[in-house]
Amino acid sequence: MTEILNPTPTTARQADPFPVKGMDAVVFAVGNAKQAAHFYATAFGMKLVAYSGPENGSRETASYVLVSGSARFVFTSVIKPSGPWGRFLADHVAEHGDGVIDLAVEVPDARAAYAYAVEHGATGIEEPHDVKDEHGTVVLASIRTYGDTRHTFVERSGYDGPYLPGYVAAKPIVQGPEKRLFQAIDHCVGNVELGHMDEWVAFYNRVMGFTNMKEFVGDDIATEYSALMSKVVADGTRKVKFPLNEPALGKKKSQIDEYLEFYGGPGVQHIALATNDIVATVRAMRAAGVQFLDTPDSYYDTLGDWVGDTRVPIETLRELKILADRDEDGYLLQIFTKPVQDRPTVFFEMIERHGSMGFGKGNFKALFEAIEREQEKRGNL
Ligand code: TYF
Ligand code: FE
Repeated sequence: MTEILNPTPTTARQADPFPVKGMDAVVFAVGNAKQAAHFYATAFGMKLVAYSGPENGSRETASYVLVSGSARFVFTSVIKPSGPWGRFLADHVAEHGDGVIDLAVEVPDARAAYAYAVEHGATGIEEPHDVKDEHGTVVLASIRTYGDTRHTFVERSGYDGPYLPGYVAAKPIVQGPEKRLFQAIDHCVGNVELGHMDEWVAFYNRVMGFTNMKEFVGDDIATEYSALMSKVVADGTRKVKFPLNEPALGKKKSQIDEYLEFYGGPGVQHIALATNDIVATVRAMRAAGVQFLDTPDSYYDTLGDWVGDTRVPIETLRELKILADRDEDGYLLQIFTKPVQDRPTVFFEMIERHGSMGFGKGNFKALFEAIEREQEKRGNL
């Protein structure tokens, strides 16, 4: 289903206006980074690799860096605000609860990325600057995106340390799973306010040279059952994919409105994590206490009629409540967690792709009904 609209994806022959290497990290500001790190280690099978805190000279904040394959998450808490960064973190957690402050993108040239973005209308937050320690030099620069979220451009070719200068290597919190539960960040979704999705799509088109992918949720689907509209932008290589949602006016309160109300504005809604064994991943995460959205049996009663053969038998999908979708390029298996904090805001998706480059359009009805059942339980429908 998903191919690239216009312009076509960048090939080696064409010059990419905004070359990126991939996602660098998803950075979260949380109330208690020490406990968040523990949760992502024990429930998501991630490995603690780096730390920055009072023991190594960071008096204001504590940060834990966890990885699973190429996916990297950073959890930061303020210990005692004493400057603008500490106050930013404290305010962010007070306003938004635990949430994503930075979708950091690795680029070959952070100065060039920042210059391109600002020339095309981005608001700069941090001008390009070198940070260095005994492991080498990283160039960082940041721009604003929706809400209080930013994109940091990270140029790390001159550095061989555990994360960024100032961080020290850390030992794993627990012995990890035999096999990692996911190996990459597949996409990062933003929720924006009603009527603003197209502006943010245009922002990524202009500022980062990202192009639109074919899959979107338009008016037709929105009014019928989704209560949201959605479009997807991606870099020229399709390694970095950013879907953008806005609420749609419907009979019921949109799940996007619920997010915006409880997050206190636009922000990152979900992070999709790529796995090559979703069955083992979901079993391990369920055993560790991660809660997933429920899917009614009726979904599985008809799934076989249209999805065709998948690697996983339908009865196993039914047991674990995994969703499946197929398009002309192949199929995908996916599942969504419930929100991972008390506010009904940020959640995760686990996705196993077999050819399909889509986002599970065939599941939107079942998925959005499952989300609405949760909204109803919370009294927000
Ligand atoms: O990223 C996506 O587009 C899919 C579908 O609230 C989706 O994962 C869209 C909105 C939403 C949950 C999932
Ligand atoms: Fe998704």
